[in-house]
Amino acid sequence: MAYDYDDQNVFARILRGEIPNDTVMETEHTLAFNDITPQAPVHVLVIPKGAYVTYDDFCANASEAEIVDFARTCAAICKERGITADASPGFRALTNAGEHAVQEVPHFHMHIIGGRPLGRILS
Ligand code: DGP
Repeated sequence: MAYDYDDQNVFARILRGEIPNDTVMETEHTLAFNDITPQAPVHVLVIPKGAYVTYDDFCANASEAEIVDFARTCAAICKERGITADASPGFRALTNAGEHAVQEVPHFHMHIIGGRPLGRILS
């Protein structure tokens, strides 16, 4: 499957400043903001600024600088929100990719979720 990027998706519009967002953290390559429908006390979406559809698209096509920046931003958010697994009961980092995972927004994003017991994920 080709990674056809729809530049009208909602996160592309957020990156262009066309839609407001509640920014949590911003770096050279990455933006993080609160989810509009939070599922837990902490529910942050982390997105690369580049146009990548899914995690596999990102890993295959982003630069090492983008990938490292993205990974470190995810970890920095956990630390800032006090949900790291060393100093608290921990968190979940989750990405939905494609139809079977019911990916709603076709711009790669990581959900960082925590602040309550999250239960088992696999069903
Ligand atoms: P997913 O199913 O993994 O593609 O989840 C998409 C998430 O994006 C979902 O939790 C709701 C969130 N979302 C959708 N539209 C907006 C928006 O306009 N602003 C923000 N902050 N989040 C949004």
